[in-house]
Amino acid sequence: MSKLAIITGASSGIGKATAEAFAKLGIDLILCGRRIERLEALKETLEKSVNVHILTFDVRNREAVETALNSLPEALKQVDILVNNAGNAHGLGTIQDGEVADWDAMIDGNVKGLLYVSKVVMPWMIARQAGHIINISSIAGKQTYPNGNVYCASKAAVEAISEGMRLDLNPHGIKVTNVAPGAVETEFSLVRFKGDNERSDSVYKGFQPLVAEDIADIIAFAVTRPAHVVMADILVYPTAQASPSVINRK
Ligand code: 8X3
Repeated sequence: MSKLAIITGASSGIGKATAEAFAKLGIDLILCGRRIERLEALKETLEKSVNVHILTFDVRNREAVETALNSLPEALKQVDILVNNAGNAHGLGTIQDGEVADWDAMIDGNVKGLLYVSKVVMPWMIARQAGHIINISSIAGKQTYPNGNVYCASKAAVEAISEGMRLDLNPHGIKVTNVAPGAVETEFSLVRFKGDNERSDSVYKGFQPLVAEDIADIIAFAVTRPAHVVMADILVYPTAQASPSVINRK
């Protein structure tokens, strides 16, 4: 029987690449995101190989999360894999100059959004005594870097939540994988710098960053391990990177 995965933030970046990688593995998909046109386009492509269902919501809106997920028919609540990918950075500057709206967006999306989605899906997995939750964290969650402050805090929370899930869901046979990427070239920096292309491009200048497919590949590996194996915590850098600030640029 084919597996079923929910992916949040599926309309772009790591979420989209993961959807594509899962489709290649024959995993049916529930794609969640805010941008319906992008999700529809992805659905059209991927449903040539697997069943694809779309849910449109912003993970920051608890009511929308609960309504959308609970509206799924029973068959689509038999979820094998949850990829908590939705999240963003907003701004890169000193904490004293930080915008409260940016802090709210990061805490609400990266932390509370992940919790809202998991809160609905975990009981479905517990009922089946099986499941696999993949949380997309960041090197930022393991090491705070200058000007990263609240983004780093939000990802440090993801690290703690992954550990907490692994502990508390342990009696229920649910796998928890924490994936912490370094520099991945997606829309990440464009969002962080609020559409400033020049600033965003400069982040990835002079070295070969990771692409979303590199992370999707690793997630695909994690979900295809035998039942008794869990990739618990995965830190992924491009070869040119050794820490958040040490990047070998040519
Ligand atoms: C993305 C990686 O180093 O820009 O989470 O925080 S970093």
